[in-house]
Amino acid sequence: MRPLFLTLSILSPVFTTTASGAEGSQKDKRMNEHEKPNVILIYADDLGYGDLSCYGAQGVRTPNVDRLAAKGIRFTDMHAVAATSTPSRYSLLTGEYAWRRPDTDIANGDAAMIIQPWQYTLADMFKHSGYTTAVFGKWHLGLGNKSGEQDWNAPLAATPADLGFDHHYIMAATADRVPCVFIEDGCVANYDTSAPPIEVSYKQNFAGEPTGKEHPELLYNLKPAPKHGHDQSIVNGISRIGYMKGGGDALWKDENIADSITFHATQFIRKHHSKPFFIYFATNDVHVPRFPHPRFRGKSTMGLRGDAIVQFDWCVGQIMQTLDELGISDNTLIILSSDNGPVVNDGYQDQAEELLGNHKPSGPLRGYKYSAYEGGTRVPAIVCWPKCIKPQSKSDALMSQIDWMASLAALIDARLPKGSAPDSHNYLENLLGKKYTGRPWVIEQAANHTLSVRTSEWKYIEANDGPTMTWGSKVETGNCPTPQLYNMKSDVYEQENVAIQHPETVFELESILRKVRARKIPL
Ligand code: NG6
Ligand code: CA
Repeated sequence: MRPLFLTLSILSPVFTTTASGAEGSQKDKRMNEHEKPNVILIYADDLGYGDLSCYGAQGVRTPNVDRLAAKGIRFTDMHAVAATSTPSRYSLLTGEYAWRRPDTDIANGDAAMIIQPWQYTLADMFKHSGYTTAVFGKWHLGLGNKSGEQDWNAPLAATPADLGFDHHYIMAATADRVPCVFIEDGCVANYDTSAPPIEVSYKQNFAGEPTGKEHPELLYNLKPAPKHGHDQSIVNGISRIGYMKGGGDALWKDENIADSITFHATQFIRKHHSKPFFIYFATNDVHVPRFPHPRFRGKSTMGLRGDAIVQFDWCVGQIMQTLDELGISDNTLIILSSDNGPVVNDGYQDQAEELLGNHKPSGPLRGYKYSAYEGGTRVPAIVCWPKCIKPQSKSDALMSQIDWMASLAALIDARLPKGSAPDSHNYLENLLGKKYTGRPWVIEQAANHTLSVRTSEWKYIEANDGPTMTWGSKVETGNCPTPQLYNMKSDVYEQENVAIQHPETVFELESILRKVRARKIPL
């Protein structure tokens, strides 16, 4: 949907137009360059609904995130589009449900760029509205124009620069997938000319290169969990998914990833703060391999997973402090959220399960990352913009990240080209805490593409034949060969399937799904 022109009244008291103002008068009052807020999207990886202290975390304190929440609005029913990374990120940046497209599932490090340069992205939108744009951290949306055929020793053929980002400093995929190097503006950062060239394969190993499977004695930092993969090439004493060779000094050290992306992001803010900027700050935390810097070790009661959350909180604090130092906090809108729900054991021997204690990564919800249950996609979400949002706000509105593109378009008064962001709708008023009604329904995508429909009252999970547990991760998938219906008001943990008792509701929610699939539903 194309965004409506910004209803400036919602931005009061800063903007004083009335909601009924004709377009002509609204035009006069559109934000000029100096009024446009900076926008920072902080996107954590695998951070669960119950992983922050402002959401009830038990095993870790997150004072910086809590401060952000106290200055703004905290959402209790915000959904990532999918229960895994690549589809959630695809949808976030394009405003299109990933399940409409092939090849949007968890990408390997040698995947070609998934979003096509002709697609209109969130970054394009900001750039065309006069913003300087950048992405830091986890990319996981492919690079180059042909899978498996990138030359990592030369400028890459397709990068975030083709998608509206003026600057990028990114990891190609995830920290557990090769290549373990940062890509900066199209090339491997800190490229080491004295080292052998970088080669990457997801098919076969390179002669003479040790793997975690054959040489566990070389895994001095982290070992993979038994029967869980992650036992191929070894970088920094940790084995990964995929094979790589070369890289020398360009290879990352996992314990420095958070410092490195935070340094680059804060430098960017310092350099570009005199004009509006948009930053997509996508942390590696708290994805596996969890290997935070030594200064965060022991700062939670949960070992490496909890310490990685502390590290994430530190990154948030650094960004907030930089904005404060520059005097631009008031007019910077920060959105903080996660790409999918949490997971405890995701394939390394990091003692996440053993040290969990009474901490509940999904809070009161059932299921984790990968699941069709709520824990898969319902994630923490905080929006802070001191100039416009009332502090200490909380919203229980049903919301989805699919709407962020159209909502942010409304915020900055951007016109989206016809056909772009087709599934995104303007919920700016909800994001800013001016309205609390939310979406009539939200679609959730599980790892195996099972779709669910949520309304404020119900949750419908379509029938499917997948396994009830994911292999390795001990995660309940929520799969069931018959339709499931849960009453979210009385059964938030999705325990009692009441589909048989409420066939009319099942039919109604199935119909929504059918129409959304066929793109035949107005909102
Ligand atoms: C899975 C990995 C898991 C994680 C996930 C992607 C195995 C057994 N599991 O395939 O560790 O990397 O992919 O996570 O290899 S995501 O958050 O980026 O979607
Ligand atoms: Ca993730």
